[in-house]
Amino acid sequence: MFSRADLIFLHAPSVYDFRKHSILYGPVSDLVPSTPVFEMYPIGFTTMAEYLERNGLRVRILNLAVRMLNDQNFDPESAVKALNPAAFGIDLHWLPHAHGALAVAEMTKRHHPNTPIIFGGFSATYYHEELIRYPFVDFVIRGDSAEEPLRQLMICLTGGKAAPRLADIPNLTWKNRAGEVVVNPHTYRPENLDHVMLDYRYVVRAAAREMNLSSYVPFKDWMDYPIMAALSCRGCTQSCVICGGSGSAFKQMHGRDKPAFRNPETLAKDVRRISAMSRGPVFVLGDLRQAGRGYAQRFFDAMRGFDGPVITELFSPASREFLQAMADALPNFTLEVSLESHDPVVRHAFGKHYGNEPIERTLADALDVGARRLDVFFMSGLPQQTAESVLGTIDYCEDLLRRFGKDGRLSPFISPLAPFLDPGSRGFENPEEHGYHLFAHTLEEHRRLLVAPSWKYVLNYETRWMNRHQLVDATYAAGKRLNRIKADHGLIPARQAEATEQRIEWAMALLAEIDELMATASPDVFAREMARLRPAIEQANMSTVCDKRELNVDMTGPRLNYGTVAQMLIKDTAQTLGRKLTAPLRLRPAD
Ligand code: B12
Ligand code: SF4
Repeated sequence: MFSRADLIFLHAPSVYDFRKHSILYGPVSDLVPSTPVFEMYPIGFTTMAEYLERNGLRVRILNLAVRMLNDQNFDPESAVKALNPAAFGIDLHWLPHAHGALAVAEMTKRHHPNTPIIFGGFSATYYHEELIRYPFVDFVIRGDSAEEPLRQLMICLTGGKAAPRLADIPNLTWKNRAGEVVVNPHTYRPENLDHVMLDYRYVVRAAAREMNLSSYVPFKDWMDYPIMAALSCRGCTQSCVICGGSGSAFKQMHGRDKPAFRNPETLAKDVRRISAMSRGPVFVLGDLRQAGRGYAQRFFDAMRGFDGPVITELFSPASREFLQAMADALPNFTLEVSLESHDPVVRHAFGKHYGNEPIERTLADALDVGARRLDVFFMSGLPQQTAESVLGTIDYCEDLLRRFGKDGRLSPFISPLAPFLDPGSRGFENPEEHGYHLFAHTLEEHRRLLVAPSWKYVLNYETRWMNRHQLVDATYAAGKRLNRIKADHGLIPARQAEATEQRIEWAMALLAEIDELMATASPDVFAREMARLRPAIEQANMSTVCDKRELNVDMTGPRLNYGTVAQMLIKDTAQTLGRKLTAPLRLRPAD
């Protein structure tokens, strides 16, 4: 038996009843660890949970999406019905959860009509006024830093001492007794990222406490490939046209003029702590040069002597001197660079203003100073980009491989901008100016798009240069050619390349069949035929234009370091007991 939780975070799948729907999701998640169900919960769940527990509340996470994926018999409704917290927290961080998150909220409210439901995340922030009007949503916490406003709200909801009035909680959107929407000022905006713990200790502790890791697992295959993230900042110095996490989107949604950085020495501690637990790579998110060269150097100095696998990213060309400093500090580093297109005109329209020569020099230098791997990313669905241009990008990939790829460390990838152009991005806010045409604007419109029969119709945009049909065709054609080129260069085994090619062809055939049905079949026939196609669609839904394992950094031996985890738990429990004896913080007795 464990004590009642004050707050339970629920993470929904992208489409709630994905196990019943026949939807060809397409290559929407090929380059992230998740499946198209987008089962990964926001890192923010762990920072909020840790912050609340540090302040005496008890918090649990239930990743419904991963449980539904991993176990066909898992019934999310019974699982939620059996819970009894003081409040539920649901993320609507990524807009592709618009269907699942709302459906889970509606179902949860049905079983727990008197338990408040709190929403948060980037999309919840963007759509807060629409979201709060759903009868099953009670509160929305806006902004990129919800830890403290959520603590205040939870004190209010649990009747703790010195509880603030709802009207005084920063960043809160809520309904008063008369049912009117109240939007409190967005005043909580911490200037740095040092008030949160970003080392996942909460997850280890909570999973051990409940003797249940399955609800905390971030994505389906995490146990095989336990990659974890360390965060250098909230926000971004760049303003890429398609990005809802860009500087301009942060300004509009969160009122931020510049990113909030994590102290570089603390960031280094995060990396070391994470790798003490897991042998998987640590992805240090955010270009380390964003806060200036001094910041990056302090981080490197604090990392010296560390030899675990680390992934870093660059937003623009870097000097050889910088790359050398990175290699000296992180001898086992993999570098990720997104060039978006081979064509500087497209790249410029995307919001990145550099030519090919400086970035190629950077690639050469990165390999020269010893990067273990160099992943180079491209995208389809961009301003100024035609179908020919997408294929031109693949020619360029071949050229890069010919010039820099002899020893197999350089790997190019291409994926579509999908399923959505991010709300808050410059492209979404001013579509005409950037050549986008939007099929959906509101949250409700996006919710409906998500259950369209194929990703071609889920897309919330097309561009002046490619309509949705051309975009989908160009993406598959590019994926197919790149797959062959990679096989020719020995980057992927022939058999894996064949399997990927087959999946692409299969997906293209299914897509054509769905198009044909949409054009000709009556609703009854359409439903019957889509049910018939379901097994084939399910098969085609896992990695499409590439096999996501291509992104994995090589690992050997056990994935998790159980000895360190056990030691950490013992130390943590002793500390918690000590804290309880000296300063009891709990707001409510456990039951
Ligand atoms: C790191 C990152 C990732 C990581 C995931 C890390 C993770 N598990 O959170 C990876 C690379 C896997 C990823 C994947 C995707 N990402 Co991403 N990602 C980011 C990035 C670069 C940083 C986010 C971050 O670190 N935040 C900091 C952490 C600590 O806080 P947080 O998780 O945001 O949580 C805080 C708040 O958001 C809020 N909050 C969040 N949830 C909730 C819930 C409740 C109840 C409350 C109260 C508050 C709350 O409070 C939290 C604590 O303060 C942003 C861009 C940026 N510059 O911000 C894009 C971004 C968030 N991603 C985005 C997108 C679109 C995606 C994908 C859908 C892309 C795709 N098609 O594959 C997938 C979805 C994956 C999934 N769910 O399975 C968009 C979202 C736009 C939108 N509104 O939909 C962003 C803004 C930009 C972008 N295009 O990359 N992403
Ligand atoms: S896509 Fe551009 S704006 Fe968005 S997080 Fe990456 S660098 Fe920043």
